[in-house]
Amino acid sequence: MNDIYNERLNIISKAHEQTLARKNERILTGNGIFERYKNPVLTADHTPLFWRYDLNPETNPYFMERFGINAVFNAGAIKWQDKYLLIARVEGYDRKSFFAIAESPNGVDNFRFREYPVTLPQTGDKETNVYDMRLTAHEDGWIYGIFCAERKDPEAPAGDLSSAVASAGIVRTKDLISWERLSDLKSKSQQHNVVLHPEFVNGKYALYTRPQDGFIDAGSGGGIGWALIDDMTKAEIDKEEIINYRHYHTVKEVKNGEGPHPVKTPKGWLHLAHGVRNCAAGLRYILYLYLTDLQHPNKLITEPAGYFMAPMEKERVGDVYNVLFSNGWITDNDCTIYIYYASSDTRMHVATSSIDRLLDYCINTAPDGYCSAESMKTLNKIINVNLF
Ligand code: M1P
Repeated sequence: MNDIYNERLNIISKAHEQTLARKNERILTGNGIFERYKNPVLTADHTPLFWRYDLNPETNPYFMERFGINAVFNAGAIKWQDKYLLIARVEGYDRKSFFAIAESPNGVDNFRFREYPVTLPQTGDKETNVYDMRLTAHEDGWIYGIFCAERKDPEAPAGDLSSAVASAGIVRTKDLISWERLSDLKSKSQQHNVVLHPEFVNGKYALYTRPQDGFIDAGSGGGIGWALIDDMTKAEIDKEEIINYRHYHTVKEVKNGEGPHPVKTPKGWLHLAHGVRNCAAGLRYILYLYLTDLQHPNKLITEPAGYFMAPMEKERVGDVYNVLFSNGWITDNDCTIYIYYASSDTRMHVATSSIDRLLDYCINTAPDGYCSAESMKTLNKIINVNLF
């Protein structure tokens, strides 16, 4: 063994173990709706050294990375056998993403990746990239994972190496170890952010969708859609209705998309979604909540104005600036909600709240009045009540 190999191995192993074992701290100075935590819960640095390095000094004398990990973000989440599991989008230096499961004993720190990433079974039409899996433990007994499967646009003119086509890939599992690949969702339009509702609705599977004109452009897509499906092994959208619209001059005027599947509460289905607006600095992704009817999860009950959570401080910095994105949350037996969110397409964080607090927020925050005068009315009402 040579010196540089040993020196680097020692330093890097120690730093890695410190990152994994670091205790997290709840920050109590927030807005009362939820609490952020001091440290991210998963980053590229959390990935095992035996993924990134050849650990043989003979073949890797400089202890050099052989497989670089660029980012770990947009993780689906589930509580499984008393552990908090994240199925993260892990992106290599080569820009390809794959899925890998990390487990924590308490949901806020000590997340450790399993030895191997998830080997996703392929369909006949192999995708170029996969990302953003939403997990749903459905009442039919399977755990489904729906993710974005991206392929090069076959219609793209010669020389256009960016145009892509997005569809929803589907897998299912009973143990989160072996995965069965089902056919991709058939839909007239491209789809991003497709999520399976956890219960049957009128005897059918229900999907939250995000129809879009192009790979990036939601265009005439209108917002978050809803479709009922007979059979998940041959999932095909026949009819799709928009249940959560985009609006001019709101935090979701450019795009929106369902986050993880909604949580069932006594007052309705509680939804977490992302909204996108444009500004001189580019697109800004925030998270928002809305509540739908228990019997009819496609019927809106209420939606607070504006964002629930927006990027702040270091969260703004990363590969894609000014982005918060969430496709995973876990509700515990004591009704604590662990909200897992990614910042700037780079790393994963957690925030905690409870069903009661989030319902209070949804029900007691005024909806968007769609103009400044209406916002002023809302604010004056609060001031009047407080001052008189
Ligand atoms: O870069 C921000 C996000 O952009 C896409 O989301 P959407 O289709 O809703 O705009 C996805 O590529 C997502 O992974 C990414 O975080």
